[in-house]
Amino acid sequence: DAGTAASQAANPSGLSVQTGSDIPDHVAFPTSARNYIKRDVMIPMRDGVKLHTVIVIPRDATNAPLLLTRTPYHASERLNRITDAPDIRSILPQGDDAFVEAGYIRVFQDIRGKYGSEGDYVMTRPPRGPLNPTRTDETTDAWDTIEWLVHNVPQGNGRVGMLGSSYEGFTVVMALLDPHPALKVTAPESPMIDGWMGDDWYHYGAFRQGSLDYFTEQMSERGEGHAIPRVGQDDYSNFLSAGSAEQFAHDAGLDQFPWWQRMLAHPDYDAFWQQQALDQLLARHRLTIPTLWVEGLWDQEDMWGAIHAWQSVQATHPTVPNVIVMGPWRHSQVNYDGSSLGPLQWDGDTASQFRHEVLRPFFDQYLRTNAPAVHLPQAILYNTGQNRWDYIDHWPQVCDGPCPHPLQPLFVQADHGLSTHKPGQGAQAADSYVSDPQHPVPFLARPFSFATDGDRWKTWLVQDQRSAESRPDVLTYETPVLTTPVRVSGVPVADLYAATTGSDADWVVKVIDVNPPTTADRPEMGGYELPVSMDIFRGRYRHDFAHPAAIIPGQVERYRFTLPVINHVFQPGHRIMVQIQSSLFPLYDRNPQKFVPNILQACPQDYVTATQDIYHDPAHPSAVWLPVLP
Ligand code: PG9
Repeated sequence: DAGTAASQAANPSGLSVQTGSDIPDHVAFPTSARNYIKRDVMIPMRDGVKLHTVIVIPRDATNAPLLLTRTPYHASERLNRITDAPDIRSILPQGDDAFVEAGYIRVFQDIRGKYGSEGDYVMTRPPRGPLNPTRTDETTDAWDTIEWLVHNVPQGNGRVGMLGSSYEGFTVVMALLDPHPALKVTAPESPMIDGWMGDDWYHYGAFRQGSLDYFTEQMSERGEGHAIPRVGQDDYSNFLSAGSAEQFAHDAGLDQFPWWQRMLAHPDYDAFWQQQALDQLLARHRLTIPTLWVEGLWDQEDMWGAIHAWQSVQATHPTVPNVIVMGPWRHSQVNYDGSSLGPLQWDGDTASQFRHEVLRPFFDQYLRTNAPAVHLPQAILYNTGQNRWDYIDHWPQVCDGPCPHPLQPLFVQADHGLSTHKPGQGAQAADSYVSDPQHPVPFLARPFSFATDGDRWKTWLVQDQRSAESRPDVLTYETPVLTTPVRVSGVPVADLYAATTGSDADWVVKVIDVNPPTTADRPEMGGYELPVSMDIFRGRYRHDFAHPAAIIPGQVERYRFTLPVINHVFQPGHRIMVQIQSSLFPLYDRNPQKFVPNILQACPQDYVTATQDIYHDPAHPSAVWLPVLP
């Protein structure tokens, strides 16, 4: 009552008084309700450096296979989907579902120098050799880790599989170069294979400016760094006002990072890049491990890696089980829900289908005794026109090289048409546009920020291209409305004959599926211009990626480059469209259009307006060559 409360207030000895901290020195919660055991260990490497590793073991596991991912992205966080949940499935990532259901032991490790691991961090640390004079690399660290795991996890069966996406895919591929005998199977998912040719940092020599945020996130802290602080939400104006990529980076303090200094020193595809290109390294090693290469058909980060590594292994190690899987996914979507991508909807959760019907059976086969053998074809590709998986025993059937069928050209025509017939002699031999570096073509509608617009970044490759079509500095060509389906499967080739008034130029080529103007079931998709394959090519590298050469103004030159894989059907009622332009900004840094030694360091006066001519006469038949199945 009121009287008692008043007497307690007057008499503090009736209260409990805390003089120390309310936070105990050590807190441990009961774990008996959990259906798993969690171990947190430091695993010693051959040079004494210890790597932080977390191991999740199903409580009743015996003789279970181990699944290892080596990550620069915080191993402990991977067990925190729902923090401390009693059920193993709730703590592990969505992408682990198929393995959790089958009782695998899951292992995540912080790579050297990141988060809880000791040692020095080196960006995509190159293999031991000229670029890495130390005793260790991601190959030895994987080897030493597996050696420890097979001797120190008694619930394991002595067999290990590795998988992981992107940077984690890179660490999987590094393990393949000298695999521990207990490593039996791998799945590199969108692995970074060649950072210059077509993965994260460059595409055919054009620099991807969003990388600069990644550099500060990764290298300003051992833990999680932050993106570059910027003025406002529009990176179009942020990068434009900075001038060159280097100026933007300088203003953001990136000069401090040794990795950025190395990038500035190697703008061309010189030995620095060639000696760490993993598809080339795979070709020179003795490979033994069955591998499932995985990537997205609209993989906005590592579009080059998996397919080129798979091709390299096919060519050099024809007896090693080697499968390419491409789903209708953005980067790393294989580990999430794969029911849709932007406005595109698929037949069910394609990522879960892959994990359950392909990935786990493949791993089981090599990691469990008595698991049924699965026969996988060379290629498992989602057919994005007919909405189903294609299992293809021999792929591709159509290609530029030794395939049963040749690519089929779609020549650009004077009337902005596309046709399988070479252009005839016409009044007009070329179409022109003016490429102005002060007004580059936005790759996504403004405003866009690499730092904060993650969702738009993830789906940019499926964005409707009508906004580009309406620009005067984008050329558009299209077929008549199709009356029969056109089935394509393979690697398209862009083949431009072009002249510029500048002495350097970028060429962007997009292959687009144009929807009919009216689509009754989904009205919002009427007329949608869906890019199915596109890339950028830096003209200075037309003869030699290692040695850039100025373009002679006004001279017609040929620019021929492969585009990303398609496995698609252009349906009757649709059209095939090709767009050509000279910038995709701010994703790619601007080509100044005047030849300079290093575009990263171009000066304001180097950026000049140029007139670009795309030729379509009999001697210069610009085309896109498509892998049309007969
Ligand atoms: N695309 C990212 C990356 C890979 C390799 C190097 C740097 C960045 C990633 O998602 O990990």
